[in-house]
Amino acid sequence: MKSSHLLPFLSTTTIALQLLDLGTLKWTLSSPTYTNITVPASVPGQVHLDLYREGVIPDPYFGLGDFELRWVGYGNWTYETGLEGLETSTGLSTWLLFNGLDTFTSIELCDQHVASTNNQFRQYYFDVSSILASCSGTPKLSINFGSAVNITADIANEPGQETWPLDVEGHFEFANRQFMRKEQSDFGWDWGPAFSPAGIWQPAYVVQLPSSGIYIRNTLLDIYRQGQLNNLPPDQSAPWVVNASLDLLGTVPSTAEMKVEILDLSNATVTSGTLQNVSASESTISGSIVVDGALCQLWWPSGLGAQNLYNFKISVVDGNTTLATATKRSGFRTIVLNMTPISEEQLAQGIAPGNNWHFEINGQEFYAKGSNFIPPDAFWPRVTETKIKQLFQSVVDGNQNMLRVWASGAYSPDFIYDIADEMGILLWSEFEFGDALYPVNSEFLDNVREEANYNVRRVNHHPSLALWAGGNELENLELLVAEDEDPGNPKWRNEYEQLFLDVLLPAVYGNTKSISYIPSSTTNGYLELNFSLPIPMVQRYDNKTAGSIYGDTDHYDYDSSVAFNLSSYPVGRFANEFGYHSMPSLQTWQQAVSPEDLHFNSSTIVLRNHHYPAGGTNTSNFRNASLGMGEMTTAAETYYPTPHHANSVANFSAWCHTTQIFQADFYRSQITYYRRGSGFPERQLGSLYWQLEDIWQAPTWAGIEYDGRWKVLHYVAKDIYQPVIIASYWNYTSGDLTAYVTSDLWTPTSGTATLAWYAYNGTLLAPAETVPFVVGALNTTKVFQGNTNSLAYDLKDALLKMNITATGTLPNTKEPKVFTHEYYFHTLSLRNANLQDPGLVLDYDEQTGNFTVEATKGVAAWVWLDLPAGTLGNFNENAFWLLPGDGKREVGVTVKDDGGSGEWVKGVTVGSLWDNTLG
Ligand code: BMA
Repeated sequence: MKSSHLLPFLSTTTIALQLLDLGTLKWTLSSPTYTNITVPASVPGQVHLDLYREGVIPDPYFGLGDFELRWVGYGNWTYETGLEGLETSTGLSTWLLFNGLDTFTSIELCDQHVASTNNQFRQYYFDVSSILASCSGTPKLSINFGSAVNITADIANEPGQETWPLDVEGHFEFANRQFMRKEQSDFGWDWGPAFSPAGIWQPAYVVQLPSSGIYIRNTLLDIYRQGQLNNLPPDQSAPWVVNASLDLLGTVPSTAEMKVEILDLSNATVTSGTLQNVSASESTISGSIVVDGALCQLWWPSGLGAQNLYNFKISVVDGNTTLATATKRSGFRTIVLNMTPISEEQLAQGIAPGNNWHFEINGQEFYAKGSNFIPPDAFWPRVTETKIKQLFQSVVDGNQNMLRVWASGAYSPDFIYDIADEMGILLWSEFEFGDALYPVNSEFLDNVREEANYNVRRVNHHPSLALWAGGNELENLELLVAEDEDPGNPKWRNEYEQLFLDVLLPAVYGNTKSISYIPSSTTNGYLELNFSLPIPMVQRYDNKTAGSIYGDTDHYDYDSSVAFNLSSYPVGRFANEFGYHSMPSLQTWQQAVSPEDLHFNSSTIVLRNHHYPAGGTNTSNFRNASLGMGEMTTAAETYYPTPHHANSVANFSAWCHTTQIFQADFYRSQITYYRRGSGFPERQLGSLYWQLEDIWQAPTWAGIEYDGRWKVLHYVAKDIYQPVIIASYWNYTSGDLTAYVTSDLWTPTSGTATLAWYAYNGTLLAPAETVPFVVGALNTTKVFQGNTNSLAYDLKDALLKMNITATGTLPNTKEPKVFTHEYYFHTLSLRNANLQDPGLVLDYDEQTGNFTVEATKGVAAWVWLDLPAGTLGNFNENAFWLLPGDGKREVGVTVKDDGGSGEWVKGVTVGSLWDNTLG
């Protein structure tokens, strides 16, 4: 090795192995399909990103790029480099190591075929020593990526290929995604574009080893309580077991030992020792050690305690020689998805029979509050740490403690888990299967097994890892096809179990004892969990007893007329998905479409709504896309005054905003309903709404827009995910109206609730009522009961303001804390309410850096402070109500990026729903 790119890899070994980061070399990208294109290329990277950077294509996210750039996905592409300076005659063995190739490749070195690959999610490694030995001149490495769109079509058309009943495959833009092990949403999804990118999307290396050298290519670290079994709550008083297992290039000597040193983050040693029960195969070495629980501080999710982390230095030692060392940052915690049968004791507490379905952290039940995380970009190589830190800061600021990492994107890279470890965000993680049935031939299953083992082992050390699920919405599909199948020969069920029980469950249980597994995100859970069976989990499917409650729920209903009908919401133990789409803000649309397209039904905007894709590959989807637009329009018109501003851009902006208000209102109604269920027979212990963030600028279910801007939803979720809340529950058919205080603290909390009726001009209609309350740990309590039919006033001009002040303690703290929350009950449609000019006044206080807002004339509904285009930040609250008597409301602001101008303060505006009534 001569070149300056070739770094002796001293940090992990004392043996002189050489590591060449292929990202440091000069690459070119060309296309056998489009022979006139040759450009410099990046590694890691993807074809679209190289073509965009080099000016061959425009910004893929702009306008109708999603349709116009389909030709890129139909092409084959070749990445090529010369391995300058690579020493080929030293007796070192040489490996190519790829942490991710997207997806169908043929790899050539020195014009000799090395291998073909077909799985985006696997790590690939090839011993190329003999090829190099016969290579003359600079070794040329070339990787050809075949078109995933064409290749999957070919696979689908193979004679005897598996087919499925119509409608089982969620088909978005390109068909046949179930035949590839590639990000499923690369072929389009109902919130995203279909670019079908290709490229060396993860780091790649040349590793050269001396004859006795080893290189650690993947590290499994599993930390669990002694005796712990997957999916079952462990004994919290048992000591910890630290199990380490290293996947290696090179051969480990049979005399090798393993050592571990556990250091706190200030580098003080907590404990160290030699691992026991060491077993080594040619390419893996494993061992474990028992650690006294008193030595280490627990890791907790955000809001529930501290995020204590430690470094684990694991070495492979032979005699006096350290052969290799891996350091992983991890933490001590147990996280279990408890699906055990409801116990006698729980029945006696009023919990409905059936099974549990909730998470326990370090032996404690808690309420999981969060949302669903989709790929943050259609092109992973441009997802930066800064972007994820900003996004996850919004998660924590939004009072969320869990994200479901949805199943049809990509396994998250380690840096995302690292950030989640630091911030305390639990990541319910999924294998990449969704909304389809998949082939089960042995080649496909072997491929999946490799993918699953690699990823389970890679991410297991992250304390933020909360669960593995087989995929998205699969059990519902399975139940659907099961209806049509012969009970004596349930082909689809057998196939489902082959993949999700026989292959994926062992990938989890065989590698880790600390993580629970479910075959499908939404599930009725298991009928039996028996570790003496070859596959310990027997699924319940629809084997339910009336009156019993078993699993988690999802809820989508695009008939907005029933959006606030509480009896339309599912009753389950946990809500893992629910939602409705809304438009992004004007500021976000301005990034993605031309000024002339800034109106609600412009074809560019409509065609970026993929809620009802026709499965076409051109822009003829317009009619279907319009359906998705219509749903948002109808909902806005049903519940709110709708805008009719003369200025068309202002009108467009107000319409976008109104669709966001409906979305937020609907989610709030569901979140309060699910949270109240913590004290109802369903003992409901989680709400994860669909979806946290956007992959691009489009009408979607997201609460955070592509560049990080918060929609109304993220503010409302932040409000309603506070630990102690009050909310009203109205049966608008019977008129029954109640209010409950719900708390997810771990100790009882007491306080007072004040309820007062106001007219929309701000006058108090009757003396306020103050009710003392005590709400139990993870529980709810009723503080008001009435009926709107017996009200002395007309709801058109009456508004019930509810607020609470309570004292309690946050989990794992001792200091009492005061919690406040307010909530407004009003007529179902604010279109009918007697809204009037609130006379809003906005001020900025340079001293405090805060804004103040005051309603000087009437009640202000959905007060909205807005940051100008180009400014990334958020207010500490927004989308609230203000009464004329409230005085000045102080609102803090955090600016994450102002684009450097410093002028953003002047661009901040305030408005409310009243503005929709103005011409
Ligand atoms: C569920 C999710 C996603 C989808 C969303 C909105 O089906 O699991 O697949 O994007 O709803 O339709």
